[in-house]
Amino acid sequence: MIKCFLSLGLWAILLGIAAGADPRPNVLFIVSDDLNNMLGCYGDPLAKTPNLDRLAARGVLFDKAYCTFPLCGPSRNSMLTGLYPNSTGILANAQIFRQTIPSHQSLPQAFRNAGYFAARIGKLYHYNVPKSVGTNGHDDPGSWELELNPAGVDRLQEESEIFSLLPGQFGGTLSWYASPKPDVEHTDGLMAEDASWVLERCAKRKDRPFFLAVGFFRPHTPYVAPRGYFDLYPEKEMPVVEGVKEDQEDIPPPGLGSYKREQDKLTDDLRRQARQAYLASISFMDAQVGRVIETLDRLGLSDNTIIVFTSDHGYHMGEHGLWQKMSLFEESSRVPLLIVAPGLSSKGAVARSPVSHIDLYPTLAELCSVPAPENLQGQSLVPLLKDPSAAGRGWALTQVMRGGGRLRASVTTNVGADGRRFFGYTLRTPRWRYTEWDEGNAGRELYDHESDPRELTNLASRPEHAATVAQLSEQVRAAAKGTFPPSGESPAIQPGLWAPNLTEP
Ligand SMILES: [Ca+2]
Repeated sequence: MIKCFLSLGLWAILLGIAAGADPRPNVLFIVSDDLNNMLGCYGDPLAKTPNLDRLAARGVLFDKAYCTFPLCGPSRNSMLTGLYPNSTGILANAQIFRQTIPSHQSLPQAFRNAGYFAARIGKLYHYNVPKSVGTNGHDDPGSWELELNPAGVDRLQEESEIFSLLPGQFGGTLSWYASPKPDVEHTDGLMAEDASWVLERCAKRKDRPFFLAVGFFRPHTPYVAPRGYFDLYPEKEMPVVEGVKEDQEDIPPPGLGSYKREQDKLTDDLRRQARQAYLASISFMDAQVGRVIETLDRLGLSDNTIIVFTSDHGYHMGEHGLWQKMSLFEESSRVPLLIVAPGLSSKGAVARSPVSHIDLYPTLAELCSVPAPENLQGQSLVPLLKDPSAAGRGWALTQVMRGGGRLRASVTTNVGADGRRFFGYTLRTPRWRYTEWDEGNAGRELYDHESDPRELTNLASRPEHAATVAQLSEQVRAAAKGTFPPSGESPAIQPGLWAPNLTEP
C-alpha cells in the first residue's frame, strides 16, 4: 500500500540500503583552466562547444557566476576551501592553503572524511602550466585518495614548435600551436581516458560514492590543440576588438594594471591567431568533457551523479586592450558554471542571480549530506537549483591585488610608483558592476549592464549616479569586510582591508 506514495527514486534508495549500497549521490567536478564564457551555451556566436551545450541543457546554467580572485592559485584555493582569499591568505600562485590554514578541511577532503572515494585527475589546486604538467603541482595530498597526472605530447614533445610572444615562454605568455597529433595523445585527452578508467572502477562499488575531480589544462596557454579544432575557426573570420583607445580613457590606471609589455607586439594578425587558438583549445577541451560525460552515461551513473562544470576565472581576448586574467572586468571575473543535480531542477534552466565559486562547497555538502566546516563563507545554491528564479544573495565579490613586491603575481604590472600593494574589489549585482581601487583613492568604476554589457562607459564620476555610487560603495565595503576570518582565528593572516599585510607562507 505504501508503495503508492513513494517515488521510484525513494524506492531505489530503500532497496539500495537493503543491498548494502550507499544512496548518496556521486560528484563529478570538472574545472577548465583559464576558460572565460566563450561557450555556445552562453551565447558566444563563434564557439563550437556541443558537449558543454548539451550539459547545460541537462541542468542549470548560472548566467552570472564569478570567481573570488582572477588568478589560478588564489581562485582555486578559495573555491576548494569555501573561503575568500582574505581568509585563506593565498593571494598569489605557487602556494597552498595548508601553509596558512593547515587544519581547514577542503571540499574534497570533507567528502573523503564522510566516506567518499575522492580522486583528482590533473589540475585542481595550482599547477604551473605547462612546466608542472605530469607532476602533482602545488597539490594538497590530504584532499585525495588517488591522484593522476598524465602528460601528453603537448608537454613532452611539442614545446619547441610553439609560437610565443616571448619565445621559449608559454605559461604566462600568449602562445599557441596547431598540433598534428590526435586528441588521445594530448594531456587533456589522456585525462579523459583516465577519468573513464576511474569511473569504470567506481561503477562497481555501489557501497561507496565518489567525488571525482577532473582539471583540464586547456584553454590555458600555450593554446595547443589538435589541428582539426583550429580548422573550426578560420583565422580571417576572427574578430579584433575595436575602439580600445576611446574605451580606455575613463578607466583608472589599476583597471588596466594587468597589461603586459610583451603584448605591445600584438598585430591584428596575431590577435586573430590568438583568438583562433584560444577557441580551438576550448573546442578541444569541450570534446574531452564530452568523452567523460559519455562514459558516465554508458555506465548508468548519470541518474545519481551531480555534475559541476566551471573554470578558475575568466579571460580577456583584447577587450579594453587587455589579454588573459587579473582584471576586475566582466571578462576576467566571470566564469561559466553549469550544475546538473538529477531530480532537483528543470532541465535547461538559467539562474540569473549573481553567484560565486565560494558557493560551491556549501552547495555540494548540502546536496550530498556531507558535514562541512562551520566557517564557510558562501551560500548554498540549492534554493537556486530548485527555483532558478530565486534571488539568492544577490551579489558576487571579486578582488585582485595591484602593486609590487615579492608577492606580486607573474601577471601583474606595477601601478603606483612606490610599489605598495593594494586591493581592488568589485561587486556584481543583477544590474551593476561597481569597483573600488585602494579605498577609492586609486579610482572607482561603475558600469550599467542594462545598457552597457561590455562595460565601456565608466559612470562613477557622473553626478546623476552619485546615489548609486554611495550605496554600492557601502555594499562593496561591507562585502569585503565579510571576506576575513573572525578576528584572532588564524595567526597566519594579519589582514588589512585595502592592502595585504600578511606573513608570506
Ligand atoms: Ca571605457
